[in-house]
Amino acid sequence: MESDNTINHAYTLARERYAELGVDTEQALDTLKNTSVALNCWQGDDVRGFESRSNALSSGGIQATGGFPGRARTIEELRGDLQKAFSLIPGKHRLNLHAMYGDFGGRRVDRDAILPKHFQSWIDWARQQGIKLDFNATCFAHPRAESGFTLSSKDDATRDFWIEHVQGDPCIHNLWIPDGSKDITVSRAIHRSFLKDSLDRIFATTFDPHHMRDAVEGKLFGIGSESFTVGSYEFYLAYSVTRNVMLCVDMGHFHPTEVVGDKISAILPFSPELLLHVSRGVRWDSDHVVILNDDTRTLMEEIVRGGFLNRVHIALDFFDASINRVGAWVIGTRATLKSLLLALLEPRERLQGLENEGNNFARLAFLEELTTLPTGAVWDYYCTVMDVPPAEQWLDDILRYETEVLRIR
Ligand code: RNT
Ligand code: ZN
Repeated sequence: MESDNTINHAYTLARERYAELGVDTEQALDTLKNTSVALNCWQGDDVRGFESRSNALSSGGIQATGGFPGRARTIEELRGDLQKAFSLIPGKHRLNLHAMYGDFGGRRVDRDAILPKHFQSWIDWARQQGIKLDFNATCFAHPRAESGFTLSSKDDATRDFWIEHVQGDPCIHNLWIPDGSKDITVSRAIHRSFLKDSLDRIFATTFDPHHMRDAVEGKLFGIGSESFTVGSYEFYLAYSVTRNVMLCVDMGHFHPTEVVGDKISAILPFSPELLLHVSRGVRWDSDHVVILNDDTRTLMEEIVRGGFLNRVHIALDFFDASINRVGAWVIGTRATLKSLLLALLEPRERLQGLENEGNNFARLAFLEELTTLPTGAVWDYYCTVMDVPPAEQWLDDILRYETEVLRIR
């Protein structure tokens, strides 16, 4: 196992190597330390929540697959799992809650009756843990979503119900709705104009932006809504720019050949800020556990190169029920942070210099050489400084938690 000495030594060499390229590793680590990622609470229990009705995802076009033991069944179990995950992730991060994760005390509280008090115990817990909270309205896994339409439904009462749910939210939140249909739909225009009206009604109530900011999330398609998605990317891009509401871009919600990182510099000249759902699309699924791959690297490079780090909010969105769920959080968050670190360690000035000279051969050659720089040494050092296990040393901790906690649930 790598000792602290080896880690420090490797870091010293890495720091020198990066300095030769004009990169200050200390400055990169400082920026990394000041960047927080919002962990998605729904990875811990396969997107079920704590309402009294059994609401294993039956609608909504998203699906958690797998039967790994140890899913969190109560608020206490979910909090314990989150504490374990947070303890293995360097830095101070956030927790992203969904409305259906409220503390309803065993009572049946329908979505249009959820109040801030149902989140008081989360607020207390988060304060204790030093974690900030984000929020999402839950417009799926509910009988009133069975038709496939919520805010864009042709039924007035259904639209009113969901408007009440979204509006009643107590704090900062992102809004994704599942509305769409499986097959050829002829009233696309009607549904989209209902959605526009519902959103306008929701956002007519304004909040102090220091306390509350709204985001809207589009999507290409979902399971059971393959032919028509009311809230498509174009719909929300246009909505967000004209209404001054933040756009949420989920990496799993585009055609697989689209480069999501490229969207950052296309959106931010027109919007003050952007919410990201860092995810990994695999064929039909938009929510595999995030890993460090070309997509996450490109995303972070584009954020850092454009100087946009203080205008994007980084949140995670994945759920995998087939592996240790706590470990999945740690893999996804560490991968997100590592891809950010890689981008922060890029010798931007050198690259920009080559580009300005028009030396595109040297730009490509240099970019290629950068892929094998000693980023891992900087990452391991960062983990030890932040008091979390470096490299693969966190695995044993998760496996122990699996034996002692998850497998006896
Ligand atoms: C669904 C959206 C949405 C959800 C969560 C649970 O496709 O990505 O963000 O995953 O709100
Ligand atoms: Zn999402």
